[in-house]
Amino acid sequence: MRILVVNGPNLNLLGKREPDLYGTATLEDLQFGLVSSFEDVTFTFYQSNHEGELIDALQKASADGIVLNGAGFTHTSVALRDAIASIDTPVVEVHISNIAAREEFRHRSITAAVCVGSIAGLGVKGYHLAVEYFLSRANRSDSSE
Ligand code: CA2
Repeated sequence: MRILVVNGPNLNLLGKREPDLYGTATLEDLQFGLVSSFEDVTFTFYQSNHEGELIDALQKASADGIVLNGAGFTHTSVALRDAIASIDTPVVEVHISNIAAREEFRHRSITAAVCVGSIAGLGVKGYHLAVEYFLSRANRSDSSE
């Protein structure tokens, strides 16, 4: 199974600022944790602070599933939503913090409706749960999930 993990703007600062909100694990820690936990998964990691580059990464993806933390673009980007909707690869949206419990402008995700599902508020564990979802989806023998 091939999984692309895409992280949006400012997530390169993970673990270096605002630990109360986003924890102490760096982006490299997060990536290492995934690789160590899922030996049968081939991961590709991508982070960008630029909307168009994130869209390019989604369009070029060669993966069975995409885990996407669009960060601030989650709440603003029609273009990112259109990109998710236009690709065949299923996307699970992940947020480290509980966006429903934060400022009003974070309550709405423009992108969530075109993803297969979303996970928020569970820290970096959310990325692991998204990968587990893709693994269970690949192994399921019926279409009841
Ligand atoms: O909770 C999440 O994962 C967010 O996607 C993070 C975004 C925020 O705009 C979303 O509303 C929720 C912000 C990412 C900024 O990441 C930083 C990490 C460490 C230090 C500073 C920023």
